[in-house]
Amino acid sequence: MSGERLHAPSPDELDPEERLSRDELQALQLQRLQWTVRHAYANVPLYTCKLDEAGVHPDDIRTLDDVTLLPFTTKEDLRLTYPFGMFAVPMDQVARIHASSGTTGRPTVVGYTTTDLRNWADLVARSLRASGVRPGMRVHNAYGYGLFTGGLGAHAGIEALGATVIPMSGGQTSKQVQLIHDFEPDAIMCTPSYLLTIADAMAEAGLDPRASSLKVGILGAEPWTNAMRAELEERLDIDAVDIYGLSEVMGPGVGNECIETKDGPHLWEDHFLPEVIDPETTRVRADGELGELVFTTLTKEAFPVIRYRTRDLTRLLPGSARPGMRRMEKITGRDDDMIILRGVNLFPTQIEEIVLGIDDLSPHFVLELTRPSRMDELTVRIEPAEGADPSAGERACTLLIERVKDRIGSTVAVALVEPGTLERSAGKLKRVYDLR
Ligand code: DLL
Repeated sequence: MSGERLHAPSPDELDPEERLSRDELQALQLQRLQWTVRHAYANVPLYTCKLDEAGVHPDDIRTLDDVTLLPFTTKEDLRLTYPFGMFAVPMDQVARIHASSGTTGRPTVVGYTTTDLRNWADLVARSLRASGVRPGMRVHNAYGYGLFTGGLGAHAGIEALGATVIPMSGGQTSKQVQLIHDFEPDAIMCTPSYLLTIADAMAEAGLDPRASSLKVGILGAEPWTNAMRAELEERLDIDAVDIYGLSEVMGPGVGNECIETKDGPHLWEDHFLPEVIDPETTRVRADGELGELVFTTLTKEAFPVIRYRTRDLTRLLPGSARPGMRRMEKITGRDDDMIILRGVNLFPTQIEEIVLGIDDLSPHFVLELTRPSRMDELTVRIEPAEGADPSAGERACTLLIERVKDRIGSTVAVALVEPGTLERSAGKLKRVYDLR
């Protein structure tokens, strides 16, 4: 069972939209963009106001580039219209609501019509197909069910594909291990950090993670690096593919990597128009340049968004396995997880990449920010690799300090902690603890 690999879909298994040429796709996008702007302007007072203020009318959208005439939407707009103020259809047409907790204040609430739910399920099904999953396979779904879009979003997509869903939800790790062993799923859907927790729990239960039935992990909902991909693929003998999404735009399945290339998620551009902007000036950046990802939805009925600022940092790249649709580079982080340490910008993913390149360190670490005197300090609290002897652990810490200084330019402290003492991820991992 282990060692088997899933394969890419053949052209006749793809959705017709996945086979469109760039020109055909852009013609479809323009038509859908014009519909979305008219729909949002007519039905969401916030957009009527914003467009009027910007002096733009829906009829001004004549080309795809005209999207830049439109005002941006931010999370703050969603907060101001809490809970349902940005819904573009009457409440009796809203079939489902989701919400994301956010770190502060009110949750962000989003809604879906039955058509929105069908499109979402179809896009998750497309994402699963791109990951190598086929009808009839078994998928263990360990994204959390409830208001979070991960669980129910993945669930509907697995069903829409015609695969068998195992609706486990998050948590109860020892039960996850048992069910993976007993039900022999082909695929698992969860956050990358939670898959690491599951792999550790398999080993603790005396099971070889490489011997499980799993062939692919469809992992997302948090930033993770190619180094983490390599670690998970090696530990579990699987392919690990990246699924991207956010509740404000839909949920999981806004984009997904193709198993044959694993070169960053393809964005399902028949439903979403992406842009990358300079987060400071909001000027649009050319494809290939790093910046903040922005989306305009193209088919959403209940909750259309215009130029929604995701705060995710990435760049747009040409399509590879789906030449008509652009990809995005694997996300390095969000502008709100960026740590500015004594003037140097640093992302937790940069530390992850370095940690995973050092043999005697485990992938379990947290970053603690403190201000003992006037200067900020960053401490990496990390567990040594299993079985590493104490002197090897100390040497590995010195190496970590050197590499962080070398590659990022920051001086950090490293504290080795007892194996098994750091809290394990049960979903979205909390990496940074700000104790200032
Ligand atoms: O996390 C939706 C989702 C569920 C995506 C399951 C994939 C799998 P939110 O809770 O609204 O929705 O959080 C969205 O999570 O803006 C990114 O910062 C981050 N994120 C999501 N997917 C990825 C990914 C879901 N593949 C926020 N890589 C987004 C990096 C990701 N970050």
